[in-house]
Amino acid sequence: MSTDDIVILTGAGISAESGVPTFRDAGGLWEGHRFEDVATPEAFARDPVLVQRFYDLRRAALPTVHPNAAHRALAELAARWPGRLTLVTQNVDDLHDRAHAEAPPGAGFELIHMHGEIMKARCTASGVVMDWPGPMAAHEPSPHHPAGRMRPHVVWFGEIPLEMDRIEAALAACGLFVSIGTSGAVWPAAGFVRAARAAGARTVEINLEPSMGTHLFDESRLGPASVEVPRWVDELLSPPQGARA
Ligand code: BV8
Repeated sequence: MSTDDIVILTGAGISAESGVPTFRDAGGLWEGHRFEDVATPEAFARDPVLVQRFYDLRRAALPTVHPNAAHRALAELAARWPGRLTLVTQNVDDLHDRAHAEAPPGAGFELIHMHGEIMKARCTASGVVMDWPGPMAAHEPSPHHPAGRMRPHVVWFGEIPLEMDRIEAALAACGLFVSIGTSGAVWPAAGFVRAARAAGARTVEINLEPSMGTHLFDESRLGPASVEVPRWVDELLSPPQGARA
């Protein structure tokens, strides 16, 4: 374990102030739908028109929203942190990507979209992933395989999250685990704090309200991400009091 290695987990709460609705705020309804009706493989098989329209709406809204001070603070940390910094996001929006494009990260940084990315599509036959900023038909032919069709490159409920090996390796080696803007309702992300504690890491939660796993954190900072995350990053990057300049 190196205290220089940090793992940060973000959830919908970090994008809330950018105008991206969270999963929980609407009482667990997304654009008026239960997740079982729009974010499972069964839903896609049952009603591909509904599912594709659900993603088309969210994809079309993304260019109208922008990274907020919390995304930008994490980008600044990624650019200046001397150790390894692994940013695992549950979010399928591209706000972290855009913030880091504005502030090129250091060599020890990696961004992992464990639930996929809404601006990308995947061929169901070949698994090829490609950028897909526009709408997608219910039965969108795949340019990569005659028997394939395109689906949103997101991880639905009941599907295995992406890059779990890399995430588990980072958690096992980190000295600091910080969870930002997540309710702790969705697994396996909700269990990452336990893995970090088992590795001996210090654990910090930054959220508007205590999450479902708040008792598992050494420290809890409650407030909006756009205020609390820049404050936390400033503290982390400032030399300890009394340190030589
Ligand atoms: C899996 C992509 C096996 C799609 C998403 C019973 C018990 C335990 C687990 C399960 C169970 N039944 C089923 C499961 C498994 C299931 C699950 O967890 N279900 C839940 C509903 C109980 N999980 C799965 O199916 C996962 N796969 O388990 O496979 C496996 C596991 C490991 C290894 C091998 C095999 C797959 C889950 C992925 C689902 N896909 N997204 C899409 O987006 O369309 S998840 C989706 O919901 C989002 O991506 C997001 O991750 C999640 C919502 O969670 P949050 O991000 O936390 O958002 P939420 O709204 O809940 O909370 C927001 C928080 O922010 C709040 O706390 C709020 O207070 C705070 N906040 C608000 N504003 C602010 C703020 N904080 C700071 N500042 C603010 N301004």
